[in-house]
Amino acid sequence: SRTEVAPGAVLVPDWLGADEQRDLVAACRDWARHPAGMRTVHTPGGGTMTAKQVCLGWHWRPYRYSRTTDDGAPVKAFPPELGDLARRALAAAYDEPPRPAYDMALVNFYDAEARMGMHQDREERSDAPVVSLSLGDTCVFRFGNTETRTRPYTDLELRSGDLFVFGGPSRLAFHGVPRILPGTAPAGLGLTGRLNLTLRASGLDP
Ligand code: MD5
Ligand code: FE
Repeated sequence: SRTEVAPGAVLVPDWLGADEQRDLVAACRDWARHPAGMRTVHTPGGGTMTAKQVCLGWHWRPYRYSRTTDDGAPVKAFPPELGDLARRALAAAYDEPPRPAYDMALVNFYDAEARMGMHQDREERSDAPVVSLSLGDTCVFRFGNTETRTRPYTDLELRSGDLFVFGGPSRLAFHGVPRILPGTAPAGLGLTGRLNLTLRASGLDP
């Protein structure tokens, strides 16, 4: 079942099966290895993000994309399987799915204390929907409006296996993760904490 939470924002609970979740967690572990692995993101304003991140395809340097990590290592390739997954996700979310060229993924890891403040994703040069996949612990996801980082917003819980697609007018909505609910990951997944994969079209030249 799918729910249109706002125009263009479609939630498909429990979209990933248990096997597919396990495979993605294993792949994330592999992508997290150095060089170009999981890192702590420092913002230009002197802030430190509490969610750790791995980039595939394009490296997110707040607030622009590059092909190398902060250490100068080449960013890991965007695997074609994730392109296929993005296409399947859009088909599950929309009656007339767009077919943009997805070329990058951001993988965020949240431990029990990690959070993400309200922000917009504006670095991509494409209006293609952002495909979000959640694994492990449940989180409280705050889905806001396009004007301000404050109310009105809707808090919803995202669980392991949930798909959320942000397209159309929801592509530029403010959003954040105010809370992780520790110990809520499915037994058997072997994950403590939460992983979120976002699949994106950078709109940048290869
Ligand atoms: C997460 N990640 O759960 C979220 C999922 C990020 C980030 O916010 O920037 O890495 S992506 C949620 C998202 C993306 C684009 C638009 C909107 C939400 N939205 O309009 O609400 O780690
Ligand atoms: Fe975001």
